[in-house]
Amino acid sequence: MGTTDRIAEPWGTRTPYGAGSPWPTRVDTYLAAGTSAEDVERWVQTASILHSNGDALDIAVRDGRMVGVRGRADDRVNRGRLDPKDAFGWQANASADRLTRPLVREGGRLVETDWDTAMNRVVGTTRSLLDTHGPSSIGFYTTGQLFAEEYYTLGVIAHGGIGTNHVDGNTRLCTATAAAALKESFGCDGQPGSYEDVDHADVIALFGHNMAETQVVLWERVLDRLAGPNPPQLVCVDPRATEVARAATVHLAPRPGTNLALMNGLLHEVVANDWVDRAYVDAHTVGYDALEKVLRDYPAEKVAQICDIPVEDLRAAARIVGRAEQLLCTVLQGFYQSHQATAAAVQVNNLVLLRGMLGRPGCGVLQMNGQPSAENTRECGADGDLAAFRNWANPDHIRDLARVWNVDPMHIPHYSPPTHAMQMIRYVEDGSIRMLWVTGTNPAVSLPELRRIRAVLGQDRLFLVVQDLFLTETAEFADVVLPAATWGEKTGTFTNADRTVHLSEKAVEPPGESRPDLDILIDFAHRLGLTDKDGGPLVTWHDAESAFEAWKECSRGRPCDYSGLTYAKLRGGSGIQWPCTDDAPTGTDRLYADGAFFAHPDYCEHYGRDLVTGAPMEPGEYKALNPSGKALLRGAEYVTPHEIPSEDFPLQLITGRTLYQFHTRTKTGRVPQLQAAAPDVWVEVSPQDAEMLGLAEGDLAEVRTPRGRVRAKVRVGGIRRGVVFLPFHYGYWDTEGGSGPRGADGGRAANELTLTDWDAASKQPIFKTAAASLRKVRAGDGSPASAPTTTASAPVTAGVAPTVGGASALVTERTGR
Ligand SMILES: Nc1nc2c(c(=O)[nH]1)N[C@H]1C(S)=C(S)[C@@H](COP(=O)(O)OP(=O)(O)OC[C@H]3O[C@@H](n4cnc5c(=O)[nH]c(N)nc54)[C@H](O)[C@@H]3O)O[C@H]1N2
Ligand SMILES: Nc1nc2c(c(=O)[nH]1)N[C@H]1C(S)=C(S)[C@@H](COP(=O)(O)OP(=O)(O)OC[C@H]3O[C@@H](n4cnc5c(=O)[nH]c(N)nc54)[C@H](O)[C@@H]3O)O[C@H]1N2
Ligand SMILES: [Mo]
Repeated sequence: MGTTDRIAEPWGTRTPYGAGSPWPTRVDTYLAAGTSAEDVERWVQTASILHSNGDALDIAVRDGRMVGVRGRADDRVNRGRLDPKDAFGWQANASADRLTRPLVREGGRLVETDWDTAMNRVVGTTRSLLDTHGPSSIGFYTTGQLFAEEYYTLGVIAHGGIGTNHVDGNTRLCTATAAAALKESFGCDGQPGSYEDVDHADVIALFGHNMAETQVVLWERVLDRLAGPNPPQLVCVDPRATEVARAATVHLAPRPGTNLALMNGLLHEVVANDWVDRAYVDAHTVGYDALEKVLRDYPAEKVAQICDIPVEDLRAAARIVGRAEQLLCTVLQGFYQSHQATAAAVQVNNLVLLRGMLGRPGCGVLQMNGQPSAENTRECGADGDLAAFRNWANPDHIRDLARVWNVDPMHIPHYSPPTHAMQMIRYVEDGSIRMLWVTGTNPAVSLPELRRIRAVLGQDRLFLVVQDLFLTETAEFADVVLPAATWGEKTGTFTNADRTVHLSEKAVEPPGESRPDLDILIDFAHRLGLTDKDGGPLVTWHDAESAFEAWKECSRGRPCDYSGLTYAKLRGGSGIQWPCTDDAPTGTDRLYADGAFFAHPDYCEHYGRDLVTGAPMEPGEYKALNPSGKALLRGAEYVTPHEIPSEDFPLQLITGRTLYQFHTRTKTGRVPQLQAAAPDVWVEVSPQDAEMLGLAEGDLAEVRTPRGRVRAKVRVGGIRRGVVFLPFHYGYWDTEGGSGPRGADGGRAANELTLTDWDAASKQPIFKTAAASLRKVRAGDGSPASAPTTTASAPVTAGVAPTVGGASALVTERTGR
């Protein structure tokens, strides 16, 4: 038993282990000052809500309040460990400025009201829009942070009740490319791999994934392998010197936006050196010849030039992945939010398929998720897919869904692909969507090109409903604000990036009159009088568990089959991986272990797209290409990004995260330990660019793109030359300053600068490839930028005080059992 300052040492103490051994337990506990374990009255089971890793934990409750958290030793995902955001983040629930009553706009101002008044406004507007403009005048923009039961209910209301095709999540900004890449390669969404593959792999390759900061506990698993006997080799593809890059055997730091070229180069080497598993490819895939033809054009020398990386490094990386015996690949936003996102992510699937690295321990691909329940948004049909991975272009699937919901098949919109979020914003802009209901997301900070977003959300003709915990930047534009209960205050299930389903139980009462999202949605359905085709209520469930039972039936027989799960089964022990059925009652570790895919034309979720243009394939084309439902090898040509550096904008801007903050900081910004570790925006600049521009650590600089400007203090760090990085966490809301535009120095939200552009196939916005300029505004006062020193933003300048947490950040660690 010991304690660690988990701001200073976010990954805690190492518990080394060797290939094939189980990952040792380390139970992390954090209790509020003045609370001891004996004071805790109840421990209430849940899992992490501030990322997609699904770390299982218990909430400590005393006198009806949360007083701490403890990792769950028995869980397959974390074996007791806590991410610093989870150790400290629960404190945000009790913030004094939580919304406690509904608000409505009166005479231009938001004023408090009762639930009846607020809901009747929402229902009244819905009904009058349905009468005058029809279902397509209503849109729903949800999140990756609610529970499965809530998404399923939302999907039923929107698709089965109102009949609008305009339903998407912020998962469009997050994991749309993961879903798209899985559909392109395997015919269906669904994570092939398992976290246990980390225990076996001899090579782990991370593509645009800063796992050290964004899946802290999964990275601890990797660090523990690296510290043990026969450690794996790591390959890292990232333009910044992340902790992952620092630990890697080979680090490739490509020019942003060139991922597809890089992947084609790696695959070219794999083919040229005959590292292909011919037997696997012949038995289980289609499309090899076409892929091989594309790859011919990407010899290492040419690719090294496009990506501006040393050719010997590219070859070294190819050798490592090409000769691996147990290869695990992970992919995240460095690919998904960058140029040619889906095409590049698909090449990682191709690498795994060409090498026959699927379905065995240590082998596989994790097309990662980001948000805690992004997986459920996709599965439950709240993100522009239909529930349980049904194919909107397959009439049999629509009929089947109509059977489950007892509605007329013609009532479920399937005349065109579901509308994606960026298109919904466009429809709001041009006035065809008149009502937008935003749940659990803060688009006024997280969508690209914020000046435009503010104009779109601020229109008089738009009726905007915002359902949140706080009066966010987005809520400021709302006509009705509905106060929601959150994690710890309501019950539900959610599924992490490796298909592990966890139950999250209610630990404490929500503040004031705030209500669980599920209750608000069911209330809406009843008030609106939504019925099935026999006139009975469309939504037949009344609480979380009955909603879960309904969702289970909807998922039965589909790839994400929950039918073998119950709340009782999820209580007490570890989370369980879907599919979980009568035949697989303890869940399923890896998909496709038997080389059978969900890709049969009658079963698949999608018929595929052209990866470069995004044009959908016809059902007949797909049937001809893949009649027996094998995995698909799909090649794509690299084309240059739309916005490339110019004389006026000579640099490339990328954006992303830091370990200590979550998104737009509505939670982590209200947590003292986390906020203090990364209190304000900074801009990362390479030593070469800093010297050229006369910039030093702590100087105030202005980053410009054609869309706007941001002022931030300079961190001279380990980023690639020619590239600048901004964290996107900082909107104009501030814990210190109150809401409203912040500071005289101009904007600080990274999305003032990003562009309205998206990947052709997944429609995910491109947050990581833009042209920018940088100039000095004024010299610093000697104090450094407020960027953490422990992470990718580590300074190269000597004398910057290290990031520490101190007495309030000590986490207890108990190793062994
Ligand atoms: N601490 C923390 N953890 C989180 C979150 C958080 O906000 N904070 N959010 C969660 C969510 S929703 C998500 S989606 C995940 C995201 O997790 P990640 O994808 O790991 O995080 P990002 O910082 O967005 O981007 C990862 C890396 O992409 C690199 N990159 C930028 N452009 C390119 C490029 O063109 N090519 C390549 N190869 N790399 C590039 C960046 O340098 C960055 O280090 O994190 C989850 N976990
Ligand atoms: N430039 C740039 N922009 C990005 C990214 C990037 O890397 N760079 N990343 C993108 C990605 S991957 C993501 S996921 C998005 C995230 O962007 P957002 O979704 O806008 O970010 P959050 O701050 O997580 O917003 C979630 C909101 O839900 C509220 N909330 C939390 N729990 C609940 C609940 O139980 N019920 C309700 N009703 N509300 C709740 C929170 O208070 C918060 O306001 O940002 C995207 N934008
Ligand atoms: Mo995300």
